[in-house]
Amino acid sequence: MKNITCMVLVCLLLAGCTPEEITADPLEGLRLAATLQNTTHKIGLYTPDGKFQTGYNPITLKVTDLNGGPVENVLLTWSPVMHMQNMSHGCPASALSLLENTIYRGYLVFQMASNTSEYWELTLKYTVNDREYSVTEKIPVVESARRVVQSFQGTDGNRYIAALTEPTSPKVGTNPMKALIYRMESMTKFTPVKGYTLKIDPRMPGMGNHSSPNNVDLTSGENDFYEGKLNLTMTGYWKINLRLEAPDGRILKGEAVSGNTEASSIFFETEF
Ligand SMILES: [Cu+2]
Repeated sequence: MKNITCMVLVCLLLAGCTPEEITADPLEGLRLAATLQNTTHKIGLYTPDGKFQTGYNPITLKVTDLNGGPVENVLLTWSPVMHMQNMSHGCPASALSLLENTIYRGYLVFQMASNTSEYWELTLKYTVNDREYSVTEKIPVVESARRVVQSFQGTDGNRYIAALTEPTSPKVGTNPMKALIYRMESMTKFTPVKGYTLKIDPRMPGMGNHSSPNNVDLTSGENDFYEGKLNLTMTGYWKINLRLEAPDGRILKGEAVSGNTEASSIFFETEF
């Protein structure tokens, strides 16, 4: 037993890192969705299913030189722009954080899909050892199979974007539920807001619009994500009716499901 412990310790010392770092490949389980390339670097963008879609997109980025060699000491920012027929606008975007050496992680929340005449363009600006670079390319954004993002105007006159981020693979029973809520300050500036409540009322429209007990409305925590609990009592199609409540208690958007009101004007969908 002692010998094994010693061997493990020696291995760890030789490798110079902890067991988690040996096993965790940050790109494992991810698929390449796009590569942005200029005359000096390639930046690979990886997502869980190899595409960009409407709603929340967690994205892992890898910076290499043109031969695929590692490039370190990179400082990265990104700006997504959708070019529509008569205007252009951005979307909610996180900061990019360094995961390890050449790997970065962040998220984008696309509120609409590309189509034949309107497209998304992603610009990455970065510095390597104080030298500035940039690359801009079109990226395709497809419509999610289910509604997982809502863009709407609140009764306070502000425009908001709410995006479902969890559960991604729901199960029967209580699921941790998470969402992002951004306020649109301008066509290009989106700010995550805190102190609101995203009230949820999951229903099965195909089964008499029944609900489920013991759901917990989403409230903001320490980071940008709102958290609550979603109870899905059986498999099938669920409409998660939403109401956005301001910190002062006013409902800014959405209706309670009762009487003749079968659904709220804002909702997420899930099916499993
Ligand atoms: Cu658009």
